[in-house]
Amino acid sequence: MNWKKSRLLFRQALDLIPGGVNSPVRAFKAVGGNPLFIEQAKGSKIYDVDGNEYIDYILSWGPMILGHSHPSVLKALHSAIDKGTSFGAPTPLEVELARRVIDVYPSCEKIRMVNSGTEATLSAIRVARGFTGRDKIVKFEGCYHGHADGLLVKAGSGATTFGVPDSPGVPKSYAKDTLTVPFNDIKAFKSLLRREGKSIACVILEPVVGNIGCVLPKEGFLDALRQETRRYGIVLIFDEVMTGFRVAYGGAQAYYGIRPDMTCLGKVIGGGMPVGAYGGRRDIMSLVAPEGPVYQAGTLSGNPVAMTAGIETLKILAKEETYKKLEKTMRSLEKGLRDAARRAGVRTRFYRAGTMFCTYFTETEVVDYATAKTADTNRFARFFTGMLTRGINIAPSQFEAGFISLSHSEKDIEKTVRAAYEAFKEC
Ligand code: KE4
Repeated sequence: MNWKKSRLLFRQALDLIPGGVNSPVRAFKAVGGNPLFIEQAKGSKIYDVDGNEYIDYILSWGPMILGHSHPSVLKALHSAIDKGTSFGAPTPLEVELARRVIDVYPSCEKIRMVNSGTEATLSAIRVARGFTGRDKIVKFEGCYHGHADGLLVKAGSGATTFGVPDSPGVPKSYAKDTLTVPFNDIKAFKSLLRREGKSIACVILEPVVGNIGCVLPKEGFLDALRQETRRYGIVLIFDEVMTGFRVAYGGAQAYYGIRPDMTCLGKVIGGGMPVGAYGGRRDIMSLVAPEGPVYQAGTLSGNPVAMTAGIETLKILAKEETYKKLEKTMRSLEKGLRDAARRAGVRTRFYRAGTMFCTYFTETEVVDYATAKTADTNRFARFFTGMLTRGINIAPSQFEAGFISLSHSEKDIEKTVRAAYEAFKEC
């Protein structure tokens, strides 16, 4: 493949933008080589500046569930833009998007639009702290909730669960209020709550952990979190920025039948434009300014262009046949990838929840961060390159989820499976 223009652009970008990218994972650091600079995308395909075509399984890290440049979304955006792009005042569109989300996520009795998943989670945590008057929060190792200081925290050394900063620049004082436990470890969770329960404002988690690949909750894990948090008056926050409308139309909370106190959303609800949202029980959300005293604001929050992309996307997701088609495509890809690895003689672990998935290069069952880290990242890097050179664009990290869209055809799946068989053999 010719990547001349991408290489030149990357050299220019490195001089102007930290790491040459506006978000770290895009830099290909985990897999080596030069990131692709993209010219355009349509349906299931993405095209780089050198004119190479790829079947896309990144889909902008989840949002493009309809496929890229969906005709109805683009048509609605063109007419929205002609009316102006941002007014800094309420519009009918944000009422419509709020209604559409609340109708599908009963855990959100009220919802506030923001501009990213990071804003959604940091705001939800602030509201939970305001609601409970408590400072500590609990997260799970490996879960990523955006880059707010208090969330860039990893498990403390040894048995202690007190967090330590996971990035320079995060004050120790922030990290000490963030407690971490291993995902799926309900015993550790219960003993933490026995010790600290009364000082914990909220527990936040990805109900399916997309930020370590695709790690599913064990039978009874989410239910135990629900029971235990209720017992201690702790706000249970489902970060469904990735899983929302992706694991199922109603997200992981519908799929697993658990009702959190608050939910964070993003990605799909923006249809490719910058949108995040947080919502929850009326008694909690009534604390949010200007209704209540907990402050949160945003110049472009709920802007009409982003709302339009979200509304058009949700209109199509609301159609009965949509998730039947997504499930059919996902089943076909899952079967193909599992067979390809087996035929190539490569031992992998494949997991999926709805239409997000991950192939781990390990024989260990992946149930949390520690077991995900047993994956052979060098073999993954070779697999990644084998797929890319065959025109298949997968996430440039073993610890990211893959996604399909409504636009992925049976032909796309067949081409992907053939490429995977060759790439598995090579690595
Ligand atoms: P943003 O601030 O990137 O919109 O959302 C943060 C976020 C919050 N919660 C979950 C569960 C998320 O997956 C994310 C963002 N996901 C990453 C993918 N691993 C976005 C890609 C990137 O960081 O470039």
